[in-house]
Amino acid sequence: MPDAVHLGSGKVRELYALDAGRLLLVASDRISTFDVVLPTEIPDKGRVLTGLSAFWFARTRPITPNHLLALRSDARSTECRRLTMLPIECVVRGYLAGSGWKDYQKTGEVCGHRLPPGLRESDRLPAPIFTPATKATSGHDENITREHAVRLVGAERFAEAERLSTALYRFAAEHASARGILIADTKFEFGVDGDGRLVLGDEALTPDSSRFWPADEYTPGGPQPSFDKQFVRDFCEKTGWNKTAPGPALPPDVVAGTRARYVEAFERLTGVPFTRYLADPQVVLG
Ligand code: PZK
Repeated sequence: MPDAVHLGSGKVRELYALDAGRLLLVASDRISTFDVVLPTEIPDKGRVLTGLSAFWFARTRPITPNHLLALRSDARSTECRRLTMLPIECVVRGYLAGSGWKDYQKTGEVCGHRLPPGLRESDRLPAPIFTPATKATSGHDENITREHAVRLVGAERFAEAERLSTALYRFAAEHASARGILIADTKFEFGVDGDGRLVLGDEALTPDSSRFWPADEYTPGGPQPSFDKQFVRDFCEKTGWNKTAPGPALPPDVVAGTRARYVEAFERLTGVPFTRYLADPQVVLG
C-alpha cells in the first residue's frame, strides 16, 4: 500500500487517498484570481488556510461533526474522513455581493429568498440566507433554486444542510466581526458518513471559500476590497491583463503584501501568532 494515492487536483489543493477510509488534503501556496491560477506562489498561503480551517473545525464541533482527523506537522496537510459528498455547494450570504447582488438586481430575490427593496451592493442582509449552488464540472458554480437543491439531495438533507450552514455562518461571522473581519459570504461542503450522518468537509471559513472584508473599510453602496487578494487584484488590473490564462507573474512587493494579509487574517481570527502555529500546528485545535 503506497503512502498516498493521488485522487485529484483542485485549482490550489491536492487530494490523496491514505486508505479506504481516510484522505489527505494538501493546501498549496498557489493563488487564483479571476478564476485563473497565477504563476507566482504566496509563501505559506496553504499553511494559513489549513490552520484557519482546522481552527474553525475545532471550534464548531458543537454545531456539526466534521471530517478533520489530524493536522500534520507540515502545517498544510490534513487527514480527513472519507465521505460521500453532497452534489451541492452550501453557500450562506450575510451581505449582498457577487452573484447574490447580480441576482437581486435582476429579480429582487436570491435563490428564492425575497429581499427588501432598495438594498445596495454590499449591504448587510436582514438575516443570513442559504443560497445553494451546483458544483459546476467546468467553469462557474451556478446558483440553483431551493426546489432544485431538494431534488438533488432530498428534502430532509436539504433542511439539515440549511440549518447547519446558517448556524456555522452565524457563529463564524460573529467571531470574525469582533476581530475586524466581515465574512460577507461563505461556502460549505457536506458529506455523509458510513452511519448516514451529515458531516462538514472540505475547507471551511477560509478566505478561499469565503469573501473576507476589512471591517474598518466597510462602505456599502459599491464593491468592497478583499481582505486577502486586493493587492493581487489591483496589480492585475493595472497590468491590463485580459483575465484569461496565463495570468501575470506577481512582483515581490505584491507577494509580500499579500502574504502579510493572509497571516494577518490568521492571527486576528485565531489569536495565535503564525510562527507559533508553524512550530506546533496543533495549537489551533485549542
Ligand atoms: C472531496 N473534494 C474537493 C478536489 C482537493 C479537494 N472528506 C471527503 N470525502 C470525500 N471526498 C472529498 C472529501 C473532502 N474534503 C473533496 N473532492 C472530494 C477537492 C480536488 C482537490 F484538494
